[in-house]
Amino acid sequence: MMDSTSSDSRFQEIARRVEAGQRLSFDDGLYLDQHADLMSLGALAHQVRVRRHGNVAYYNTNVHLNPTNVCVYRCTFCAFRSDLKAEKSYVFSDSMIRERVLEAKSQGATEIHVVGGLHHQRKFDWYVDIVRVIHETWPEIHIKAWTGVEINWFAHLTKKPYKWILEQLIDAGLGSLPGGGAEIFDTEIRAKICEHKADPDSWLDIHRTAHELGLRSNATMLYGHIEEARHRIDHLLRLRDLQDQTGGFQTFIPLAFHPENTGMTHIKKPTCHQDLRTMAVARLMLDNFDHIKAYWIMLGEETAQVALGFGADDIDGTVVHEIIYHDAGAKTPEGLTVGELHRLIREAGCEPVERDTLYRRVYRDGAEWRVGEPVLVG
Ligand code: V47
Ligand code: SF4
Repeated sequence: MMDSTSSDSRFQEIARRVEAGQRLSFDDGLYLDQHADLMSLGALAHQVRVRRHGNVAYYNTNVHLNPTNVCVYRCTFCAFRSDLKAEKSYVFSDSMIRERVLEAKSQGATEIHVVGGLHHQRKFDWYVDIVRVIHETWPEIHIKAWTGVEINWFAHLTKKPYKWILEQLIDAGLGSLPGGGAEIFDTEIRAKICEHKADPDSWLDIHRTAHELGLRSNATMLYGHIEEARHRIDHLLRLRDLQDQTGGFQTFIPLAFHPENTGMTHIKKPTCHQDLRTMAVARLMLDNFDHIKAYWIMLGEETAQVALGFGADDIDGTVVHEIIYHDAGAKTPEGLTVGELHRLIREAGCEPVERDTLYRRVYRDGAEWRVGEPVLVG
């Protein structure tokens, strides 16, 4: 951090351009990430957030389903994966999936978030059937399933193009794609943290194809491990470029690295300072993304709450049954009630608005809900 007269004048010049609605460059992003005073940076990001969303903060009512933890890959940051024959390995049966969906229904969830491992022995049909079983059990729930990495794996299994894969999943009931698997796009960093995973161009190509088919998707960035500021800004700009072309991304979610039980336990979890800085920089660089999400389950409720004043306008959801971050040492509860989410949001000076996955307002009477108009974005 620095705040000398010359660096401050650089910040003022960037702030003037943000206020005029002008786009920031790679060098601006690097400056903000490395040198800007945190409070000034946060205030600038908050200004953009207020321009777009006023004092509204969005949340949703959702459950997670991770159908298997068995995975052919060995990402060094992952505590969730299991070898095929390891004691911790598991695979959900159809009846377990139905049970999870019925539980979601009884809790009034509007979304089921489905991601998992790339199982050595399961064929593409197994993954399609998971979507089909969910959809047949309760057609109203929005199915946000399979990251770009999983879609890439399905293309490898079937030797079919992404478009075909996505069409099969849409036909089974898929509603949108989550943002995982993006990690850090820089190839040198990627080679060190997730060597065999879908490369950046494939990940972006999958999201481009999804957008062309009318699916909306999210985008993430895993930060706070071995990457540097230049890798984070490069990552954000690659997302911004694709968003210029398709407009299909809804939300950007910065994901703070959790080191426990991973291959990088020597690295400390990012500090609150870094979390807030990353959030604010993302809000300022991603001028074509409507929403920036402070994912409370991994940031912790306190940081997520403060992040609503540092550029974030969304806090994710009730999140019942999260395991990926809890395996990696997250100390947050495994779910929050709507009342608890409201309290977090109101204490931050915001007005809570429940949205569905596609950012339409949700009108609710207990576990019963209906979806209304799309939320307004300035
Ligand atoms: O790609 C895995 C991350 C992602 C760790 O779209 C870790 O709304 C930190 O897709 N420390 C999957 N991060 C989760 C995901 C997601 C999460 C929240 C919201 C949305 C959305 C999508 O989880 C992976 C990886 O980047 N991850 N292990 C870890 N130890
Ligand atoms: Fe497998 Fe995903 Fe974990 Fe990587 S992050 S090892 S792809 S489950």
